[in-house]
Amino acid sequence: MAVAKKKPAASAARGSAPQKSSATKPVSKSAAKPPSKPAAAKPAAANSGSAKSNGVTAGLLPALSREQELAAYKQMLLIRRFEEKAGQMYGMGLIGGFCHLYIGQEAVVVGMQMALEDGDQVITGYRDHGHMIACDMDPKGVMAELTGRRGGYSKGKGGSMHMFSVEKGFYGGHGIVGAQVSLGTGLALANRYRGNDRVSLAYFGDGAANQGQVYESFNMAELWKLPVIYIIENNRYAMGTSVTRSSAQTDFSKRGISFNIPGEKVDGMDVRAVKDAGERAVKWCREGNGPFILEMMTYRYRGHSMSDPAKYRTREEVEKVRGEQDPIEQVRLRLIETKRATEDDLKKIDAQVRAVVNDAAEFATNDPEPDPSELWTDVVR
Ligand SMILES: Cc1ncc(C[n+]2csc(CCOP(=O)(O)OP(=O)(O)O)c2C)c(N)n1
Repeated sequence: MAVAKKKPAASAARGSAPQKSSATKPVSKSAAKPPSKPAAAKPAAANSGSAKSNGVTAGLLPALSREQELAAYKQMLLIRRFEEKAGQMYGMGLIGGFCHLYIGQEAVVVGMQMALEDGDQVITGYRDHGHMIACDMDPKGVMAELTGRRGGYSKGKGGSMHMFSVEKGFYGGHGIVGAQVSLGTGLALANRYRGNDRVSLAYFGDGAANQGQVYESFNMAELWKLPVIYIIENNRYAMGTSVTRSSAQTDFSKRGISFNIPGEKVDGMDVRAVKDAGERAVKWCREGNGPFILEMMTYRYRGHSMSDPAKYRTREEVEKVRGEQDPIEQVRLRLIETKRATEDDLKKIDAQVRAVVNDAAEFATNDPEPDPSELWTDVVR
C-alpha cells in the first residue's frame, strides 16, 4: 500500500518535464552556510514566481509520473479515510483518551516518504496516525491500538500517541511536545556513529518549534553534521493558539539561521512540492552536509484533538483552504485533467481504500482486549 520510496540511483521524477505549480521558497543559504559547502539545496531557477495564499511562491516543479501520482493519491486517501473512521469510532465510544487527527496534512508525510530510501527513519509527535500509515505500518495494527486491543502495535496499552515499529522505520508517536526533536537528533547521531548513510526525519509542529530543546538539538546537529531533516508542519495553530499570537518569528524556515542550518518553506498541500523539497533535503543530509529544515505550509481541517471546540478560527477559513488547496483533490484533478486516469480508475482506488479501512475497523472492534496480566509486562518495575 505504501508509495514507492526513492531508489538510491534513480528518481522517476527527476528530469521529467516541469509543471507550473506552487514550489518551495528557499531561505538564503549563502547567508546561512560557509562558502565551502556544496550547493546541494541551491534555489531552483523556477522558484521565482507569484506569492500563493499559503506563503510560498508559485513556480515550476518536476512532474510526477502517472504511477507516482496514483500511488500518492491512494496513500493520501488511505490516511484521510482512516482518520475519518477513527473520528467516527471515537464518537461511538470505541476509542478513548487522546486522539489527534491528521486530516488536511496528508501531502506532507506522503511526499516526504517518496523522497526516502529503505532504512531511513521517521519520528513525530502525537498527531501520528498518518505518519505510521505512510511508513507502511498495518492500518489494522494502528486502529486496534486506538481501540486498546491485543493486536495493536503496543498490544493495546499505548493508544493513539504511543506506537512504534522499528521494522518500518517509525520511532513514535510522542506526547511530550518537542521531545521527538531531540530523539530524532539522537537517531541521526546513532546513524553518524554507525556510518550507515541513513537519514532521520523529525516532524514537529509550529507550536513545538518554540520549545527550548529544539534549539539545543539544532546546535548539536549542525555542530556534528548529523543527517537529520527537521520538518516543521506549520498548520497555523498550536492547539487553539495561532502562530501570529505565539511566535516572534513566524517564518519557521528561518529558525536555523543562527545555527547555520539551511531551510526551505514548502507548499505542504502539494505532494509534488513536498517530494521535490524532500529529495533536496535528503541529498543534503546523505552527502554529509548536516541537518536541514523544511517548513511545510499546511492546515488541519479538524480540531486539535477530538475535544476541540475550534473557537479560534472561522468555518469559512477551514472551508476556503479545503476548497482551494486540498492535497487529495489537487492530485485527483490533475489526473483527470491530464487524462492520465478516469473517474472509474479513481473510484476503484476509493473502493480499495475503503475496504482496507473497513477491515481495520472491524479487526479493531472484534479483537480482544489485552489480558489483565499484561498490566505487568513492558513496564519497568
Ligand atoms: C511539553 C509539553 N507542553 C505542553 C503540552 C500540551 N500540548 C499538547 S499539543 C500542544 C500544541 C502543540 O502544537 P503544534 O506543535 O503546533 O502541533 P499540532 O498540534 O499543530 O500538530 C500542546 C501545547 C505537551 N503535551 N507537552
